[in-house]
Amino acid sequence: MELTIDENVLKAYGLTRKNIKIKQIGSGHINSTYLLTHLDNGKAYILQKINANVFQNPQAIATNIKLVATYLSNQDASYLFPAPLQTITGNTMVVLNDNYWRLSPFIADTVALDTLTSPKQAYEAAKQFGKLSRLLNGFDSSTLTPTIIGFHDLELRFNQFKNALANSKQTVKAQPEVEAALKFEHIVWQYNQFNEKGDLPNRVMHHDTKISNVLLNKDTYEGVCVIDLDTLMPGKFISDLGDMMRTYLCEFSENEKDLSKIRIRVPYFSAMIEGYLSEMGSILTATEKEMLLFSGKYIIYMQALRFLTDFLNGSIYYPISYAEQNLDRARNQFKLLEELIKDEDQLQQLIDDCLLKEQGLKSIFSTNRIA
Ligand code: ADP
Ligand code: GN1
Ligand code: MG
Repeated sequence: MELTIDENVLKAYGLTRKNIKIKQIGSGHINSTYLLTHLDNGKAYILQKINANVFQNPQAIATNIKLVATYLSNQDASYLFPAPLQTITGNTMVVLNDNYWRLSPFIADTVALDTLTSPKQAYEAAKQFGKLSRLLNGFDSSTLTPTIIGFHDLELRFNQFKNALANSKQTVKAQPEVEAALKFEHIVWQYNQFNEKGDLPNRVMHHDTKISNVLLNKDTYEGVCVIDLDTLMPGKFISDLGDMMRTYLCEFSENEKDLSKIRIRVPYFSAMIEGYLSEMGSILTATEKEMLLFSGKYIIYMQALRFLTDFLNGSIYYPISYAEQNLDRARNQFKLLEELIKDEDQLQQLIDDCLLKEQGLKSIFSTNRIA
């Protein structure tokens, strides 16, 4: 892996291969991520090669992050926002042979989890993403450039699925999943109905709040900061809360093939909602509050469609370790969606309770009573 990093990339940051240890890390699907450790002073960095097939305008990512970083530092000087470091000539990236590289500070004593093992972790992680949204509430999101056009446009994702279906040679294998995709099409139209109500504002959203994109303290699991800032761009609040539901509520990840293991953990749901609302409860509009549960359906359905579409297209977007992995991932996500809908009444009641509590009572989590 080490060989894929050109010495000139390191040089741009005043580093040299001789005194740097390089290790590839992370379970993300998109970028290539390396941990660099300076052998002389122990300083560590995260070096990433941006996936330029996915992000066709890497400069837009760097500009968005810079604008947001400046705003955040004025809002709260103590807020930890791991924006990329500058090269020795003052650039935010290194461009070499059509590859885009950036270096960020490594945040020590933290973990990025792929699945959660306690409701407290769900509370802490959701609070981190909620805090980012709260601090950016006054930021004019229209000053940011979308880094992937139509990224969370569910109607577009549905149409991409239908196109893939019309052109794929793999449809026979995917028949049950294709039927599930069509069965839940109403989620697309429900979204449009909410949107027509008019108080669903554009906000700066992270758009990739899966659990491996937030760092928690490795010992206490307190929230430290959010990472993976490539999709920080204008959007709707449902993108962030929805992806938290997708990745916090089930004990097993999107890669689990045994569907009997795909279930919603209700205490994690309560903790996640409470963590998120502790930051965003007083900011969300009435329509947004009505959409809290819907956000999970919206994102889980969209992710199921995206995995299924990619399978039908021959797995050209999400890396796979075996041929039908994206079909299995789609199946996993449709099961998760079914489970969320099955528990809908109970979960909505928990949201209502939490909204009421949020208006008056102090959070029980602030007294650390969650194991
Ligand atoms: P991808 O887009 O491929 O998901 P990420 O930016 O999420 O890339 O990084 C992949 C992994 O690298 C993270 O899940 C985390 O384990 C680690 N990581 C990324 N940035 C940092 C950082 N600043 N400090 C510590 N670990 C990091
Ligand atoms: C990708 O980069 P990563 O692995 O954090 C994807 C997300 C999906 C997720 C599914 C830019 O996120 O949208 O929800 O995989 N990111 C992009 O695991 O497509
Ligand atoms: Mg990531």
